[in-house]
Amino acid sequence: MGTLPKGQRAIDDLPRFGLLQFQNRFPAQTDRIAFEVRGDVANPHSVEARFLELPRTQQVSDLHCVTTWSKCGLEWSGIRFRDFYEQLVVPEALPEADAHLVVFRGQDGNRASLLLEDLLADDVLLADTLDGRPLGIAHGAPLRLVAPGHYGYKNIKHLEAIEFWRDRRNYRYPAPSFLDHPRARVDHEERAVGLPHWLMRWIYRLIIPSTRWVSRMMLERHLGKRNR
Ligand SMILES: Nc1nc2c(c(=O)[nH]1)N[C@H]1C(S)=C(S)[C@@H](COP(=O)(O)O)O[C@H]1N2
Ligand SMILES: [Mo]
Repeated sequence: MGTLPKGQRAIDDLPRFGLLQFQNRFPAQTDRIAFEVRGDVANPHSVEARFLELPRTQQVSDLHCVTTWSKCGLEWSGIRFRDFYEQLVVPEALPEADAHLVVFRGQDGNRASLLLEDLLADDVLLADTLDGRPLGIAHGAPLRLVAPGHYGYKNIKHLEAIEFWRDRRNYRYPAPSFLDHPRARVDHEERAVGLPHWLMRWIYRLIIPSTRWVSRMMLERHLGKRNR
């Protein structure tokens, strides 16, 4: 057993989780991978079949939610972000040389940004399976970002667009911006901008049970409706 990053506590299950305003929103399209590549690029376009021709990889990694829960030992498979960037984005989308800010958008409206240099790490994946099965609605179907070195809220599910920008003009985090650390590195405990992490840990721990519950109830209601 490895030790957890500072302030994190292991849990046994992987809950469906996130900002409350997205827990009652669901992806419209989950049966095939299709997303847009755009931003400060010469050739914005949608990516489908060619994405699945990229080399596949798998890894076991931990998911660290900024609210302090961690789920260890998740087995993901998909395409390494670096391979996607070097083999598809650079030659086909033709990003501007200084487009270093990458924005991920989910079909539920959630979004997050990361620095390109952080995304080129070995363990950053665009994943389409979890524990050997295609991603379900709870955990990001049909495709999600897996960036284990960055808090969970950067690991956007249900991807519908990946954007490469020169600056932050076209991006707004869906919650107060001090909750969105530009890097959110787990091993630097970059939980928030301008507030001490002991305070953030304490506040966040209070909201875990209710968020888990709401997120699960909303999904059950959604699935129930669909089957009727
Ligand atoms: N599209 C989308 N991506 C999202 C979220 C969300 O609500 N919608 N929640 C984020 C948060 S806060 C966390 S901790 C992880 C949780 O992943 P899980 O729901 O698969 O456990 O997804 C992240 N990615
Ligand atoms: Mo999270």
